[in-house]
Amino acid sequence: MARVDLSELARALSRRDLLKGAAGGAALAATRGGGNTLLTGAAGGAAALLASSAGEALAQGVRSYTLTASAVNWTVGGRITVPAYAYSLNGGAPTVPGPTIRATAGETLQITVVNRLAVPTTVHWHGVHAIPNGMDGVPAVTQEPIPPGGSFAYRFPAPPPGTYVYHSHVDVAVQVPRGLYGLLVVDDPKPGVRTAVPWRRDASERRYDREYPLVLGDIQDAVGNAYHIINGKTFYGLAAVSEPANQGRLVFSMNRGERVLFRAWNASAAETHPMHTHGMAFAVVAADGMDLEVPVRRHNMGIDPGEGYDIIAHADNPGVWVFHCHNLHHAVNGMIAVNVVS
Ligand SMILES: [Cu+2]
Repeated sequence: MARVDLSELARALSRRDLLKGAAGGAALAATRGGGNTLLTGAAGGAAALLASSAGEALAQGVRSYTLTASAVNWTVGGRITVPAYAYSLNGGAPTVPGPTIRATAGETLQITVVNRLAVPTTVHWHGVHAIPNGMDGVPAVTQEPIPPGGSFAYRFPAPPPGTYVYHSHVDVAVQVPRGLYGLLVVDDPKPGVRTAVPWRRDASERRYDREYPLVLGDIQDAVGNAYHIINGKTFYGLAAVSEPANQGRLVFSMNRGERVLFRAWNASAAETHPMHTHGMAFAVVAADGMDLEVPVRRHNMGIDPGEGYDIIAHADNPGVWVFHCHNLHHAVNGMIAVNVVS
């Protein structure tokens, strides 16, 4: 007889309720606002990860980027370095995850992907549906793979405001976990418009003061040891909290009273990450880039491979609070972040 895990069942049920709220999200997403984003407050790594629009070219509503894939050695934390694939944007440093690509609704995105890997690759725009078929990035279906040394120009209208993802679509079970993924964020051209929507009685639930990425994954070293990573970094002890490279990636600074948007996505090939906050709850305001009609309050929520959620935490209690995966094998393997409320 099959054993029924009640906690799994409860989680599945609550996720079903949560997704039910996503119906009609597409219409609402068109009015989704950017909130009062304090990007300047994001220190160190967060600035690099979030303010990646610097250097992009914007001409006549076309936002142009060059996204380059290459093989690197990536330091996940402490002295732990792994062979990785990484994206760089407009000639910047290659990172895992790739730098966040930003656009404003109404613009056209033109992203030239340059392949400096030794293997073919493509890029898929995860969650972007209103896209010409030939721009979807699926090898042998919509395009020839981009060969080593080659490039391909993707061009498509920016989707409605929200959180999307870009990732490799070649040899996915290898290329994605190894680092070829990143966030694609579309901002609302009219911040605050959401509060003008008369049926949106819960607009205060969706306001945020500051944002961080929360991109989850696992990556292996040369001998096959897996490291569970948040924004490309793994927790290796208390020293990780003060390491500059972890600020904004594994250590999230926030002022008391702030509402902090985390753009969460799971890049793992096969593992769910139930993320759990200490010292604060959060409201899930969007699933897979689409607004939920009714935000759902949680402090622990499973994120399946390929799933994304926008969650807004309320930093109302000063302290140093861990924010970790509640698959406890992952937590002890480094999947721990820290919310510092001061
Ligand atoms: Cu996990």
